[in-house]
Amino acid sequence: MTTDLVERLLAGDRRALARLVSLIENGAPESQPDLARLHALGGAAHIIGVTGSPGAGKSTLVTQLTREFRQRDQRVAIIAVDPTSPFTGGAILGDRIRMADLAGDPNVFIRSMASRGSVGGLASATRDVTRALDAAGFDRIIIETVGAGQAEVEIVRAAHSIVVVTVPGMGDDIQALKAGILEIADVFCVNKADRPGADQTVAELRVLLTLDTQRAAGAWRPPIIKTIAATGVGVPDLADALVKHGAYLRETGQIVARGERQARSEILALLYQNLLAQLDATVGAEQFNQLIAAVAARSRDPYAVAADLARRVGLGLRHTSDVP
Ligand SMILES: Nc1nc2c(ncn2[C@@H]2O[C@H](COP(=O)(O)OP(=O)(O)O)[C@@H](O)[C@H]2O)c(=O)[nH]1
Ligand SMILES: [Mg+2]
Repeated sequence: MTTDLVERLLAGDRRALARLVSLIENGAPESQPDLARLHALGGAAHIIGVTGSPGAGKSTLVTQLTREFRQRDQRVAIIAVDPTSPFTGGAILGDRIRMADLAGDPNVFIRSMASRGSVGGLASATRDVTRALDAAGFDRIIIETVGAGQAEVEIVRAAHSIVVVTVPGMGDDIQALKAGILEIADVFCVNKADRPGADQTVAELRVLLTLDTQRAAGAWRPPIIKTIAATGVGVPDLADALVKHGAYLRETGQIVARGERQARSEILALLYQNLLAQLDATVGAEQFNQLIAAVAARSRDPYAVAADLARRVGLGLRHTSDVP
């Protein structure tokens, strides 16, 4: 049992936290009762998602943001899900030196998540690690992910406040933003403002935002913050914008709606995972593939096959820990 790990985590034991996070990350089934407990204990943390193209300066920005929140006496956890620039491995020497003060700070926890296993697995592992950090009492949990695929969007959607990082002179980036990330942004950050064209990028974003008719009147208008993450310029403004957005969510009750949206998608994902596991255990891949072939060849119909499978799988859902 790992239950004493939870006790130690709640008492502020960092090694217990690190151990539990590793268990969760590896999908160890014995961590599930702990996760259930951690779920009941969490809910106070402000979860911040930071997304954008590789090289936009997300890791540098997250490092500076962490430093800024530390100056405000807050406990900060970082989860880096961006495999293109791991927090510890890929950073250039200067970055590593700049992070040294954070690495030694007992009120900062940094973890890189490897993108092993399935796409959905990464999203659920990130969610569960966030759950542990929340229960452990971190005030801000910052999740960095490259804004590329479905999984990343799913990961960042789990955050309360989403920062979309862009850099000057990336017209293509703006096109990509139009295609999906725009509507999930709560705060825009134009990083590398030391480069030419920052003001033009800000202007372009502003135009995009006025074109965005999805947002209801009186709704949150995402601020556009210029930063130079490399030196820290603009980072206090970014922190202020995030604090303001967190307060907005609480004051308008939208934090409840977000929590419910999150709970809904998590329950459905767990149901689906369980169903697939049971299908595998009771029917098996080979027979399932035969049924698929039969439906495709029109010798059977999908309705009858689905009804038949539903009957055989049964509705008695198993706990993850029961699934072999
Ligand atoms: N000129 C400039 N370079 C920056 C700035 N912020 C980050 N960088 C550099 O951009 C590169 C990519 O940064 P990184 O934080 O790893 O980007 P990520 O891939 O988005 O996490 C690094 O060499 C950083 O030092 C900035 O504000 N200005
Ligand atoms: Mg990075």
